Amino acid sequence: MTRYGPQFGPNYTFLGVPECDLADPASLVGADVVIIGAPFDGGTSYRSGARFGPSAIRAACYLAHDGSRPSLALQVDGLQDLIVRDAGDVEMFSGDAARSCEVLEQAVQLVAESGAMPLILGGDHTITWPDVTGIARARGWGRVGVLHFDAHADTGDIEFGSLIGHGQPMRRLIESGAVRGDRFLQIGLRGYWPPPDVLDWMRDQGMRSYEMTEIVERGLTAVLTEAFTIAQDDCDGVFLSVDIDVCDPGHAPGTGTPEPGGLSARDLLDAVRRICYELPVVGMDVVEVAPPYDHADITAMLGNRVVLEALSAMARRRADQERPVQDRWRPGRPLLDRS
Ligand SMILES: [Mn+2]
Repeated sequence: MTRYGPQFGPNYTFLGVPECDLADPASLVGADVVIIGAPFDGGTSYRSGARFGPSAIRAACYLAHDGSRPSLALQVDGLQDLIVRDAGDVEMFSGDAARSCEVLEQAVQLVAESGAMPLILGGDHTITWPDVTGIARARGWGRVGVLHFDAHADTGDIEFGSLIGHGQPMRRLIESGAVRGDRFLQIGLRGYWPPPDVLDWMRDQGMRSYEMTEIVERGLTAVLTEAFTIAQDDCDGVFLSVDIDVCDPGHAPGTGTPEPGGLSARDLLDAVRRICYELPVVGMDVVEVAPPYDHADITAMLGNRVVLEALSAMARRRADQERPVQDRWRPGRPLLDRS
């Protein structure tokens, strides 16, 4: 497996963090998080363009690319307090989905076995199949719960004559046993897909899928609390998969299959923060950012902040483990609190 660097365009890392090389195990030693780009959009069913997601997410920020981002809300620096490295992109073969998934799965497994958390930038949602499979090979088959943010269930069986595509990764993961169906939690579904026979299959697997109407009625906070309990039950960690189309197209227009009526950017950032602060996250991906349809970098900026929010919350989680409860971070604390 050779380091490809960014598959498209100039060579830069996520906000200037140091690079590493998956072919050089010494460069992974001590890393807490390794970022991997997966510029694959050969699995899209409608508009392609997510192959440009990794470079866009890495770069979309108005501050210096200096490998440092102190969080106002969390009072930690996710890029400095954790050891974060960027391995560049894994080479994706646009016309060969099976081969692309195979090399990505190997890269993710290698990083997970090194002890670092793989954080994969997509790419279309096809990549969550190799992402979570690689984690499961390293961490235990069926031992990781999944929290999946998306407008779509991505549990199709055969689409366009193929088992591999961005509408099917979650089905492949449950079929293989990499993830238990009853530890698979979906948040933000809406719209007009999948059809009833696919919903029947999902029900039979014991999946729990929170459609937007239920989220609005019960509140996102209550839904997340319930999902956290299920995802962790008899599992050793959770994988967080964020399809940017979980957000309303007004908050994330640059994506391949936009569906009106989604979460706000604020909802998503708060949810990601809570997940990475409260749960043992062992892997994460951010997918379906498609820059050709973006406006004013809105979607790329959100993808960048989803990654930063996750890293900041992980850094805060680690810092707070040493502290007495009353000194730990809590939402609602005034910014300039002097106590
Ligand atoms: Mn998806």
